[in-house]
Amino acid sequence: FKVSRVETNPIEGQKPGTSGLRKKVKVFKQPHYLENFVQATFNALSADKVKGATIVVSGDGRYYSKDAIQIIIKMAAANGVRRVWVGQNGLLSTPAVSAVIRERVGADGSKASGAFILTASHNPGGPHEDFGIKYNMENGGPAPEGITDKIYDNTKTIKEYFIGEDLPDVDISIVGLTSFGGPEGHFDVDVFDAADDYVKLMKSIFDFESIKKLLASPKFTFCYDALHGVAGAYANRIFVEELGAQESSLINCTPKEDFGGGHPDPNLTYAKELVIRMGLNKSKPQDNPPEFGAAADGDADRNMVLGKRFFVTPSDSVAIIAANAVQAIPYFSDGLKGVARSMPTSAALDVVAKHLKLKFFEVPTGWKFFGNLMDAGMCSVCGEESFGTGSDHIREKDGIWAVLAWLSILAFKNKGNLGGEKLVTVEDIVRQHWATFGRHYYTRYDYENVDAGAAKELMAHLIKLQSDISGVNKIIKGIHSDVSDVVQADEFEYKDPVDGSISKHQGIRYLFADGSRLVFRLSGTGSEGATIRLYIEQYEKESSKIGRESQDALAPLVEVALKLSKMTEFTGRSAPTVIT
Ligand code: VG1
Ligand code: CO
Repeated sequence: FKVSRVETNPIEGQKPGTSGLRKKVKVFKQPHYLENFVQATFNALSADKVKGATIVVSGDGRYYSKDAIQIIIKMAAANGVRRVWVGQNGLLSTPAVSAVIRERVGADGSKASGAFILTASHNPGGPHEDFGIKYNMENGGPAPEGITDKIYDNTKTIKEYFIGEDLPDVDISIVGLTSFGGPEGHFDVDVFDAADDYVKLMKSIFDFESIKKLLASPKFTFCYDALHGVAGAYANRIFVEELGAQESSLINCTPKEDFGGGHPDPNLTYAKELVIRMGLNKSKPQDNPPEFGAAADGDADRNMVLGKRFFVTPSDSVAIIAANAVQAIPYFSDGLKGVARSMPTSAALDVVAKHLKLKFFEVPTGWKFFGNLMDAGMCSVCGEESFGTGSDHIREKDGIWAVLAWLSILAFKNKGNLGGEKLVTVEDIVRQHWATFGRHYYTRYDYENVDAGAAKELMAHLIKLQSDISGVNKIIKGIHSDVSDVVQADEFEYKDPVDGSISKHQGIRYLFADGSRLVFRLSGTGSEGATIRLYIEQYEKESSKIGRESQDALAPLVEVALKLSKMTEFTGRSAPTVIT
């Protein structure tokens, strides 16, 4: 093939957000849009990560992925990449990409130096919905800010890109190698099974035999909802083929380009079918819901874990996994190196870390911040309130891993009890955890697609208030006299303990004397307008008070947050789009 040099001009707005560049499909389909971003990425990487290198290109299979994969293959060839690895049908979950970068060795001993992941994660897909692209590095994790900033700078000055225009499209539906001759020698496209590497990794982490026994117990019932995302491709292999779950326990497990028209976001609002099955929809009561249910997002890095008629908050989930990992999961049997959570995630993990005398870190939102800690051997288990949980087995959050972690804990707690009277349930495990460590009542209010100007004004208002804490306390007392005092108010700033880099403006915090917190952030993953996230947390140690309904317990703080921020005045919204 020949290398074509195409002249282009900078396109505005190609700044990667919390997790890559996400825009409407029609934006990505504009001439040069994808090409500019891909070339800007190649130009941001050191030459050895491109010339002669192996890169992975795949994603959650959303609409426009197949076209994008062919374009990226041709651009990779023209930029001197030696080979491109593609999951069959262009499918690889985000965690599987991370695993492939870290674990997969080609027939000739080659290893990947990075990956383009094509996903907009939990955002809907289809011709009128979102597409996305992000780059992951050699460690398997998202490009750090140093690189994403460089990519963005490059998009602002780009004049040309390179593409092998005369290369034919590669059939990515068939496993196998296609080889081309180019100006710098051979160029290969290797299509491989999307699940093999990931399944192998999971089997090296968990005790599949004990999980199999749990799933075989007639008392244990299981349900998994992939929301038509890429998780379906793995769920079948792992839960059904490897672990013996019934096929009927998988719902929406056929990956679809438009996620069946749904919103592939595993929470109580969007995972409707699962929520009904688990008996959590009060207007549709169920006779006998499964003991365990879980859902994933489009690219399968998120998870929602449910028990029978019981919701596990993601902040509790990571704390419970950390508390039980060493006994229940073989991979951690030598102990945990440390644990970490994102700033808005509740402090449930902090209490476990203290109790187990573990190193603990609080990082900004977004998985890229955990990677440095893991690479430095400082962190084993980490999580975010946004249904993200994971460990240092890869450098992304991992939805199926989290489910296997919970199944392992259930298997461990029920060892010798599988024939017994009553199983230890998800709810039992969570309540036991609260009784030991106290409970962090937690909720998140999302105001999606708010006017961007209004959102900025609201944030500016909250920052201005912070200069006068006694004034803030006066306002609060006027709203609810029994809410504790604010003792600190700031914008979260993070200094990476490994490389010393500083990330500013990572969320507005109001910290209360009793450990309660209000956090306000603007989302960095939306594709239109602004999304305001409000995180509300309250700690309760009293065992007599840990059994309340979360929304009741938090009602006074919620009222304080809404009035203090003048939410309705600024946004015109009387209620959030989603509550989790
Ligand atoms: C959101 C979540 C964040 C998560 C990110 C990517 O970001 O809050 O915790 O890491 O999505 O998740 P933001 O900036 O919109 O709040 V995924 O599964 O969409 O890659
Ligand atoms: Co995701």
